Amino acid sequence: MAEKVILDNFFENDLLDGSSLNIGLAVSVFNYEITNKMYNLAYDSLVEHKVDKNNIKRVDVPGAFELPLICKKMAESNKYDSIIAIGVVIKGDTDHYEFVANNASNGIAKSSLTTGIPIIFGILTTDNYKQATDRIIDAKYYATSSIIVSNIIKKL
Ligand code: INI
Repeated sequence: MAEKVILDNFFENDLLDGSSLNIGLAVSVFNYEITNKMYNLAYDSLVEHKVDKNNIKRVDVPGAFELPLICKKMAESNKYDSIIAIGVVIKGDTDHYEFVANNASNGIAKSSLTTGIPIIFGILTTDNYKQATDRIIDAKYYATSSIIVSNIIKKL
């Protein structure tokens, strides 16, 4: 497995401080065993970066295909500094992998750009289940990214 980037080593403390932030997480229940572990890791990482537990909101959705719309609605609520979309799309599971994965990635980019609220792309797209489980740890990177990007925007 490739070495993971520890974002904390690249950014100043003020950008890593989540104490003033509200973070939303939209979690796909498809491949729940993996996505729930990703949520837990992301949650712990947010709390480690001082995000108040009361300022973390989880919304479950059926699958990755639904993530862009729900993230857009969450962004439009103006309740969140950023949102993390968590999902797992596994190639072996479906012929329409491409549709689900492409809609999720294009849709999330579009939702983020149209609302101006950062939506972190926390969707694993892999060839098989093992590759996805190996990448559960990436959820920490997604959580830290949400804090950094939220704080960058506050400082612009
Ligand atoms: N949803 C996922 O999140 N991951 C998948 O791998 C997946 N597969 O394999 O089909 C998947 N499908 C469901 C999809 O996201 C929607 O929930 C469904 O099509 C209803 O809109």
